[in-house]
Amino acid sequence: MLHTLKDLPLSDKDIAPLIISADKVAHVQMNNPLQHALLVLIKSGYTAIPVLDASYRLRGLISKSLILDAMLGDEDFELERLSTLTVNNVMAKDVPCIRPDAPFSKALSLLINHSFLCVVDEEQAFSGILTRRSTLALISKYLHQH
Ligand code: 2BA
Repeated sequence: MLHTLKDLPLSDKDIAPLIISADKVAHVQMNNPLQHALLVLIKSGYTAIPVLDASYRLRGLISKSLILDAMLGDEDFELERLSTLTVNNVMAKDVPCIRPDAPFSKALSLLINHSFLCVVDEEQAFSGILTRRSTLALISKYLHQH
């Protein structure tokens, strides 16, 4: 019987095998108009996606709710803001991140409050994301096997 997370043999394992690689992650660039970001969010079906710069460094997160907030004027939604504002004007800059060699236990703690973590190195070079789904799937698999 497991008593603490430390007893879980997964706890010290690294997260590398769970990472969804950057080429499979929907993302936008900072200078994209909001309209483009909204299209990518709607077409991909995701609530929030990473914002990268031209050198594939992580710069922020953009979400459907941030875009809706930015479109809200004093009384009405102002649709023209979709073309006048860029992702850079609206994105959240405080992004939950993790290093590719971080232990599973660290990822698990962060995923309590965030549905995904961006995987970056010391220079913010983006290598992919770690999702709540893949992390929970691994724990579930482990618990069913033991
Ligand atoms: P959400 O978009 O809010 O998605 C919540 C959960 O809904 C996802 O959890 C997944 O289980 C399901 N889901 C949503 N859209 C999906 C789709 N197009 N295909 C398959 N399943 C879908 P997680 O998989 O744990 O993902 C957590 C969060 O990570 C997502 O939150 C999204 O913000 C981000 N994400 C996941 N995969 C992504 C990708 N390939 N590109 C960009 N962002 C991604």
